[in-house]
Amino acid sequence: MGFFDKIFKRKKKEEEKEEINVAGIEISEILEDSEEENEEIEKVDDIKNEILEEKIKQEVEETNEEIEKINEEKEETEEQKEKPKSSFFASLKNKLFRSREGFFGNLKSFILGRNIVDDEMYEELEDILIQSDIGMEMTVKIVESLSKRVKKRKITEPKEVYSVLKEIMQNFLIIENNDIKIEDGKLNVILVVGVNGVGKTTTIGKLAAKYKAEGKKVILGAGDTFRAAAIEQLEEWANRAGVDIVKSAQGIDPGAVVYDTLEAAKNRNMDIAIIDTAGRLHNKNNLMKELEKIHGIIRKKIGSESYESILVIDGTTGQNGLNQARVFNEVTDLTGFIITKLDGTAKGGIVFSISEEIKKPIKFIGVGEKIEDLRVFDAKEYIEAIFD
Ligand SMILES: Nc1nc2c(ncn2[C@@H]2O[C@H](COP(=O)(O)OP(=O)(O)O)[C@@H](O)[C@H]2O)c(=O)[nH]1
Ligand SMILES: [Mg+2]
Repeated sequence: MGFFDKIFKRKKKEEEKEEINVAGIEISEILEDSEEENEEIEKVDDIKNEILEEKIKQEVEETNEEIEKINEEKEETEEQKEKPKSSFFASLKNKLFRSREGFFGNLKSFILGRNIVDDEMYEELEDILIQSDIGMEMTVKIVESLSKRVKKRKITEPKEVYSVLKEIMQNFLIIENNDIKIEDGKLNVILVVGVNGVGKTTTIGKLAAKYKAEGKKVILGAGDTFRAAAIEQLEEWANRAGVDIVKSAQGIDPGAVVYDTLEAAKNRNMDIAIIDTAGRLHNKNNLMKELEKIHGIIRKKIGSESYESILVIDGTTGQNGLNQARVFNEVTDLTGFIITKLDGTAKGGIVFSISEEIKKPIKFIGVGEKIEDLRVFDAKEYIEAIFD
């Protein structure tokens, strides 16, 4: 073999080797490609599976939700069957929309808008409660028991805090004796006191209509002899409700009118006597003296008959109502409250502080100016109507 041949052959071999190498690379590349392809197919399969799983999960969730909804609806209709009052309840909810959307709405969006439960939340909650006319003392009580209960139950979700708050606020409302006690076969006397303009006369008209509709014999006593208009106003309500009234001329001693009312009630065999009183005299002391006297006359005259002494408070006046309650309670030994004008307030916190501080129940609430706008106070229903 010549030199050139040798070189040529070597070259050829090297070329062949290279070709093989090239082929080798190609083969391994092809191998790699098919591996990649496999991987990709696997990936696609994975994605397909994921999508399928997600879809199934979603469908399961949706079905669960539907089942829940059906159950809820079933519960609701069962509740409605048990509770024919639900139409009344709905209307209470409507009547209290200002409170629900105002103060309690703020409360809700504040709590639900938070991510965590911390001291800052409690501090701000305190501010909101005080602004709602609940008052300092009551606010501290509420927030203390809230934080205790939240800690005890190891709650971390603000949403759950809201329902605990609802629970606590409901517990602060006195539920015993929250209806005016009307005993059969006896004369039931209801003395209605309160400062001017809170809604005494209007509330008496509503009560008269309510009891009349329940088949009771009702008589009203026009004990606010300070203003002629007050006597006329009560007379109007007596006519509207279709009940009797005992009245005098303006300026006559209210004690005498009260006495006459009780006499007439006994003589006419009445079931219920409701007595209106003045909300203002020439000065505050005179009014309290007058009321004390009336209270004494009633107690002496009726002996063991059933007697309720009710303070009417304007639900829009806030903490001032609490001061009124303290003063009137001393003089007429209140058996409970009626809070009026709750249809007109975005606050309504007085409902919570009044019975807690004076330890007397709220008997009725006023939710409008019309004759039917009076509701027996039911703490649970009230809470449900204002907490959404
Ligand atoms: N919106 C609303 N107004 C009421 C309610 N109760 C009474 N009022 C109004 O409050 C005003 C004063 O009522 P009135 O009975 O004369 O109060 P009184 O001075 O305490 O006898 C009147 O215009 C009533 O129509 C209520 O529950 N809601
Ligand atoms: Mg009046």
